[in-house]
Amino acid sequence: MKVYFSEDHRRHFPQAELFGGQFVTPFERPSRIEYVLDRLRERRFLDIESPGPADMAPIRALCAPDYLDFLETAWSEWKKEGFSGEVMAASFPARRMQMARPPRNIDGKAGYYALSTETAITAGTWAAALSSAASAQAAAAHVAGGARAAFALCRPPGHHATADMYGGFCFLNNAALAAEALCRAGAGRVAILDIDFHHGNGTQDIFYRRGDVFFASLHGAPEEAFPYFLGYRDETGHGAGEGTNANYPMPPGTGYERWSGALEAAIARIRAFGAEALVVSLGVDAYRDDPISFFRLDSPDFTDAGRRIGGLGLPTVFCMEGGYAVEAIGINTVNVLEGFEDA
Ligand code: SS9
Ligand code: ZN
Repeated sequence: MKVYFSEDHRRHFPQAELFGGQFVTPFERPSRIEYVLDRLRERRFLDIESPGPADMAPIRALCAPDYLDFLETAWSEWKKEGFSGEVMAASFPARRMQMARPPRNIDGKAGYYALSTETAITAGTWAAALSSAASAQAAAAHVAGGARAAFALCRPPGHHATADMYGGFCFLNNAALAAEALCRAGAGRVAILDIDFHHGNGTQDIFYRRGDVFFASLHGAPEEAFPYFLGYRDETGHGAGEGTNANYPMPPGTGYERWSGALEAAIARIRAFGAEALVVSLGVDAYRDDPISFFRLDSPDFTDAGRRIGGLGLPTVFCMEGGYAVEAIGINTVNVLEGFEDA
């Protein structure tokens, strides 16, 4: 299968992430991509292409204009304000405060557009986020053109980003852009399957009221896991989208037996929905040794998961999301793709 990937991801590399009350090197770092690329080459996925520039019209259609302006100018405004570090949100419109009015001050704006503090913005973040979106768009165009599947090796990831918020290491929702591109190319019904350890709150939010895009997510239960405030089983969609959202929250220590049961349930729902194309938010942080997650999948489990996803027989766009146990993320990611191709 064809792989799309841009070197521009390197332009996003914050020095610090606030984790457990300390500043640490961000878990979401450029070297993650090297592990995946190395493994792709080792397993003879050699058709690796870099995408052209991002197509801005679909990004503008999906996201709030003021949010895009913020992402583009946050770094320069931060510097203009005299701050010497990276853009980090620290004040949020919490309960009973004003939600509707973005402040003029950049420190206030960061909090207005952020959903969490761990995600810093640097000089190259906007360029990197656009290049990541471009990979998703190129992969979707390739599949819309008749290919069975394509892999967008996106970095930064996207599934936590909403139309107007960044966080959880995400800025632009790559999987949502891919799904929307498949719709625009003529697919009447598209499904998004999110197997990242974390709930895909951004993707859910973007399609929550739409009946033409089904979203299913397998993830750590919100009582225990980031993003904490979404991802419960009773979130089933709204209005035209009622019945087109399916969450499978699971507790700490969940292994493949339980996880694959949820995967089968999600696959059955996607089949029943009558999806004509599929987008997979491919995070591999459900792995047992992932440093920030609590599921127990082994590397061969990812091959089996890929096989089950391939069994749907749908044109499929894979978008890279999370996965932080550095070395193993290459093996686990490529295992999913190989399982899919074997199906
Ligand atoms: C809260 C923990 C934030 C974010 C993890 C995002 C994973 C994206 N301080 N952790 S796949
Ligand atoms: Zn994740």
